[in-house]
Amino acid sequence: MRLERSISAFARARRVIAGGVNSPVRAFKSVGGSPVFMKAGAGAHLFDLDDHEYIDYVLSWGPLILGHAHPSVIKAITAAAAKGTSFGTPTEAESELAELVCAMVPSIDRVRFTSSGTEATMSAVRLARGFTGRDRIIKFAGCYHGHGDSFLIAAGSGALTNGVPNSPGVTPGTAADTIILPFNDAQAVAAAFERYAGEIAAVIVEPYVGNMGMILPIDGYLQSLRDLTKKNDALLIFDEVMTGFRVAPGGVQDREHILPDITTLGKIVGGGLPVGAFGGHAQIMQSLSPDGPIYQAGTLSGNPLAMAAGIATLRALQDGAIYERLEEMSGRLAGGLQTVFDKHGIKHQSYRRGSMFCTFFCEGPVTDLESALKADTVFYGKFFHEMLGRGVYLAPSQFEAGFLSTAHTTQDIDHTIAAADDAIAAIFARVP
Ligand code: KE4
Repeated sequence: MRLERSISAFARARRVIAGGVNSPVRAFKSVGGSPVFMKAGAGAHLFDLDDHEYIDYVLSWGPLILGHAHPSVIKAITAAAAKGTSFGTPTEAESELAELVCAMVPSIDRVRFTSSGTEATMSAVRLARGFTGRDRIIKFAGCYHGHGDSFLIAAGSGALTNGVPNSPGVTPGTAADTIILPFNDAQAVAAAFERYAGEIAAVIVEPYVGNMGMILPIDGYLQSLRDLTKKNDALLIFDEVMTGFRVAPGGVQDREHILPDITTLGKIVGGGLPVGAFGGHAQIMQSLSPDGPIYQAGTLSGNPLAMAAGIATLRALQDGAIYERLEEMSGRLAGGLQTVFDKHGIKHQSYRRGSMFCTFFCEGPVTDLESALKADTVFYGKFFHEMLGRGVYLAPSQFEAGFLSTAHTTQDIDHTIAAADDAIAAIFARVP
């Protein structure tokens, strides 16, 4: 497949942008090859510099549940832009999007907007620490909450020892306050609360994990986290940056009927423009400056264009039939791919909730980071490139989730299934 223009664009980018990308996962490091540069998106499709067209299952890593350049989103952004792009003052658009968020997300009755998911999760942890007066947090190995220092931590030698930095630049002091535990192990959480009684401010979790590939909580796990945090006067933070408005109108907490104390949001809430958010009970949120002492701020937080895109997107999602159709379309895709993988005897384990899904190329079950790391990433890389060559853009990493939009058609789904069948046959035909 000719990718000359993307290859020369990458060379140009590398001369002026660190690593040639503004976010590492875009560089194709885990699947190999040179990253494809896109020039346009329309509906469920992407178009690259070499004029290849792709069915897009990344959707900008989740935000574009309505697809690329949805008319109502573009109209809203254009109308807002004509009135100016930023005022640095309160605007009613912020209240309108906040009202939609409070109406859709069961646990939120006050919200604060940021410009990214990372800002939302960093702020949520600071809020939890300030509200409880405690320093330590619990996070889970393999869960990703953005690039805040408190999250770039690897598990210490033993499950209950202090975390250690897993990126240069994160200090041992910061790492010491983060306890890393295995996902889906409620006993480990109970033990941590016993070991660090009175010291843990919060547990932060991706309630459906999307950053190890997709991994689901085992029955009762989320309720255990809710019970253990309540019992120990710690806060439960659901990081729904990826799952919010994706797996249900109100995210995982809406599907599972479990209410966290703080929820972080991103991606869909901005409709493809930079918006993050964190929210919860008014009693917690009123601790934030200017009403309370916990500082949090942002020049472009609540930006009018971003608010307009978010409002248009969440308004469109008021139509409940959208979630039924997304469920039906992703079921068609999952069923078709399952048939293909079984036909070729591919070891695989697939997970799906609503229009968020993932296939691990290994035997299941995949319940945590340790089991996820058994996936055959070499095969995934081959599959990724074979699909790319057949006009299907999957996440350039085994450890990401895939997404569908309301713009995907049955033709797109059926093309994808046929392409997967052909791609795997081609891989096996090449095996020496
Ligand atoms: P951002 O700062 O990238 O907007 O959000 C960070 C974040 C927080 N929490 C969850 C659950 C997330 O999935 C993310 C970001 N997700 C990645 C995709 N795995 C963004 C892609 C990227 O890093 O470029």
